[in-house]
Amino acid sequence: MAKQSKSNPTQPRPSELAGTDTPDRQNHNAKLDSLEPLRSDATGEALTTNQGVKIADNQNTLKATDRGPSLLEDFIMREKITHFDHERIPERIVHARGTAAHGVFQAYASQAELTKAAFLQDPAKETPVYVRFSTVQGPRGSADTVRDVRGFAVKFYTEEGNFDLVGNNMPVFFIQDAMKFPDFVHAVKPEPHNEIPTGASAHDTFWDFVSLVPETAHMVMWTMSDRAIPVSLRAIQGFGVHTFRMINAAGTSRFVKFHWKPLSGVYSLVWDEAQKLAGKDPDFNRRALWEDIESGDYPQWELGVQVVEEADEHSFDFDLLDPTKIIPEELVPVQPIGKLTLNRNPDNFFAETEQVAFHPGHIVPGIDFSNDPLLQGRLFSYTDTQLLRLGGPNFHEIPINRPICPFHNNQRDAFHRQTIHQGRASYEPNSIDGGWPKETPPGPVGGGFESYAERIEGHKIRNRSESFGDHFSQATLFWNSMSAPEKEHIIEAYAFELGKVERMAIREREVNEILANIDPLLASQVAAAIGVAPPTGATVPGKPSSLKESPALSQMNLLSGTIKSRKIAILIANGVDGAAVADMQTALLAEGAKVKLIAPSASPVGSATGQLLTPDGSMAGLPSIAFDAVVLPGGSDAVRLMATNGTALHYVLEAYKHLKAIAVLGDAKDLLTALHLDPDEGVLVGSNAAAVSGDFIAAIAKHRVWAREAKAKAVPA
Ligand code: HDE
Repeated sequence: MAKQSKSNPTQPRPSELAGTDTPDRQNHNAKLDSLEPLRSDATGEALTTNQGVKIADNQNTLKATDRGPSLLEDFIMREKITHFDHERIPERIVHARGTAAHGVFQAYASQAELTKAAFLQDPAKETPVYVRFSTVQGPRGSADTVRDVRGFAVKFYTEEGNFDLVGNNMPVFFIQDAMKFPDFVHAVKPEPHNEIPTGASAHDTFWDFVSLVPETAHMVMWTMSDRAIPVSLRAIQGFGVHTFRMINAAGTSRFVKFHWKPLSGVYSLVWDEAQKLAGKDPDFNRRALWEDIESGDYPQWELGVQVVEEADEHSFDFDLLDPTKIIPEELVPVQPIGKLTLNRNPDNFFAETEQVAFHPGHIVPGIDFSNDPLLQGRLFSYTDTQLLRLGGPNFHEIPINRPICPFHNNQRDAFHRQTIHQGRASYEPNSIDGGWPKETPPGPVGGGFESYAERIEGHKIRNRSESFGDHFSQATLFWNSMSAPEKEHIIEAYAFELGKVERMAIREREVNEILANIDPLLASQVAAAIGVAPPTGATVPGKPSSLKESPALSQMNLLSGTIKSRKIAILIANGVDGAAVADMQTALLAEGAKVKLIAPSASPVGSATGQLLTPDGSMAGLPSIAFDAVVLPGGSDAVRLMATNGTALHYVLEAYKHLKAIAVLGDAKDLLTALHLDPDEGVLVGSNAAAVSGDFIAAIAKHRVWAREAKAKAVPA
C-alpha cells in the first residue's frame, strides 16, 4: 500500500490558515507524518516496554528472593501478560477464515462513458488494492478446503477514497432480503448444542432452513457444485452478486454486475481430495497463495462488467434487484475493463488481514447502489459489525483501512483515536478555523460524492415484490448448463450432505419441495442415494426460461488451456533415471508449471548414474493430493523400490483415483502393472520424456481425465 499522506497538498492545514503553526508544531507534525504507516521493524532495536523503557531481563518475574512469591510491582511482567491476555479480538461472525494479499489494479482503457470513477479513467494509473479471500461457515482456525462459498473482497485505495467490492466466488446468494440473514447464518453455523460441524453445511439445521426456504434453491446448487471446493484461490471467479450502478460525468446511470475472471482459469478439487486436504494440509489454499506470490508467480484476474441500460431494467424474465438471479452472460456479455494483480504478501496477518474492514457501502463517485434489498441491508451491517470486532468507530484509522487520499471531517474522539486533531473547531460551519474542512461540490471539478437521484414513488411497505417469486428456473438453468461429470458431482454432494441429516422429514422435504422443482433426474438420483422415496413430480409449476443453458456457467469451459502455475510431483527413489527427471522438469518448467521432486523420505536420492538429487519433500509429507499431476520417471532400481513401498504405490493409485494426469516413463510402466492400472488419455506411457511430455502437458491443461471417473470409482485409495 502506498504511503498514507496525512496532509492534502492542495488544501492548507486548518492551523496554517489560522496562523498558529509554530516551528515546534511543524517539527512535531513532521515526526507524526514519519510514523506513517506505522510499520515496525525491530531489527537492531532494544527490547522495551510499551513506554519505551529498555528491558534487562525478559526471562524472570520480579520475586521476593529467588524462590519467593512474585511481586505485584513487576510492571514489566504485568504489562506483558496483560497485553497477551487481550491479544484476541472477536473473529468475523461469517467469513472468519481468510487470507489476503496486496496488489494493484489497472484499467485497460478509460471507462469514462460508463463511470466517472477516477480509478477507471486512465490505463496508466495503478490503484493499490488489498484482497481478502475467505470461507464463510468455519471459524478462524478451520480448514481451507471445506465445501463452502469463498469470499472475494477487494479494497481499492483510490485517489477519491476507498472502494470495496465485497463479493463471493458464486454469483448469487442464499436469500433475497437482509431480514433473513441472521436466520440463514444461524442455520448454517455449527449447531448450537454441540458446536458441530465445523466448516460444513452437512447438518440438520442448514438443510432444515434451506428446504423450508425455496429462494435458497439456486445458491445451494452452486454450493453443491465443484465451485465450492476450489483447488486454488487463484482459480476462482469473483462476483459482486448484487446489481450496482455506474454513473458517468454526464449523470447517466446504468446498472452493472461486477465479475472477476481468473487468468489461471477456474478449476476445482474432487471431493475426496478436499476432505483429505482438510486434514493433511488445512492451510492448503492460503499456503499456495502465499507461495505463489513469494515466488513471483502473481495471481491475476480481469475485472468485467455486465451493463444494462436503465431503460432495459424490466426486460428480463427475472428481477435485476433479486440477488438469487444471474444475468446470463449469453444475454449480456461481460466486458473486461481492467486487471488485478496480487503481488505482495502482507507483513503481518493480524495487523492487515484480521484488521481489514470491508464494507459494500465504501463507494466512490461514479459508483452507486441499486435497491437490491440484500445489498441495502449489508450497507448497515458492515460498519455495525466492525464496531464490535475492531472495538469502536475509529477502525478507518488502522493502517490497512486508511484511505491513501486525505480524509478530514469533524468526527472526534472514541476508543483508539490515532489522529491528533489541530485547531479548535470540530463543527461545521465554523469561522474559527476558517470554515475548514469544507464541502466539495459534485462534478468533475470538485469531485464531491453525489447519490444518484433515483425517482421513488409509492407506499412504505413490508413486502416481497412478486417479481422475486420464481425460485427454480435459474437453478434449472444452472443444472442444464453442467457437463455430465459436474452433474454427477452435484448429485454426490447432495447425497453426502443430506445423508448426514438425521431427520428423515428434512431429507424428504429437500427432495420433494426443492430438488423435484429443479430437475427430475437430480431429484430421483439424490432420493435414491439418501433413502427417500422417488419424488412424484414438481410441486411448483415450472416457469419457461428464455435460455435453456448457459455455457459460461460450466467450469469445463473456463480452463485457461495452459499448465501455468500447476503443481507437478516427480516421484524419485534411489536408482531413478536422472535424465528422464531432468528432461521432464525442463519441459514442465518451460510451460510455467511448478515442479517438485518427491521421494520416499526427505533424504537425498542417488540416480542410476550416481547423481545426487535432493527431494523437495517426502511422499508422506507432500501427498499426491497436493499436486495436479504426477510423473513416474523410471529407472529399474527405483521402480523396484517403489513397487514394494506402500506409500509410493498409494501415491500413484490416489493420483489415478483423483483423475490426474500421470506420465509413466521407461520401466515405470511396471508400477502400472503392479497396480492393475491401464493407460488412458491421462495415463501416458512412453520410453522417455520427449515421447510423452506433449500429451502429458495437454492432459494437465484439461485439469482432470473425466473419462476415467467411472473406472476410478472402483479403485480403492
Ligand atoms: Fe457479508 N458480512 N453479509 N455477504 N460478507 C460480512 O462483515 C452480511 C453477503 C461477504 O474478507 C461481515 O466484516 C449481511 C453477500 C464477504 O472481511 C458482516 C448480509 C455477499 C465478507 C456481513 C451479507 C457477502 C463478508 C462479517 C445480507 C457476497 C468477508 C465480518 C444482508 C456479495 C469480508 C465483516 C472480509 C462479511 C454481513 C450477505 C460477502 C457480518 C447482513 C450477498 C466476502 O457484516
